[in-house]
Amino acid sequence: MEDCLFCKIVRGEIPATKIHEDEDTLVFLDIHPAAPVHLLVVPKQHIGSLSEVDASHQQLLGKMLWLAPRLAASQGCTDGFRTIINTGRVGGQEVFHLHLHVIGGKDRLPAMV
Ligand code: DGP
Repeated sequence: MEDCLFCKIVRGEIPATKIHEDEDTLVFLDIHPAAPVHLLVVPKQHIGSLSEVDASHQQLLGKMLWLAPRLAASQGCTDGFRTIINTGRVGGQEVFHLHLHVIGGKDRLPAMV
């Protein structure tokens, strides 16, 4: 997707602080961190949101979740962290390229709705 912000980061056209990269995913720091540790796990292929996944994406989705505790631990979050996928306008999604937030680094994150 030519105009997609996260596609541009994946292609290296916009800078980001990369934490991990493999053939399927790129992980980088959120530009507006909600906590001391705030990573975004992004599939390299463009998928607009979690509402757009199909059966062919099952392995990719599993990988994104599998990565989360490993990435969190690599950032010092050994005592817990939060994962969030905002989906669609109602879900608070602002960037319409699927991404998994991995948030932690505080003694205790605030409760959510
Ligand atoms: P969401 O609301 O789930 O779509 O979250 C989008 C996140 O993307 C938000 O926490 C801020 C982050 N973000 C937006 N623009 C950029 C950018 O240019 N670079 C980086 N690293 N993060 C961005």
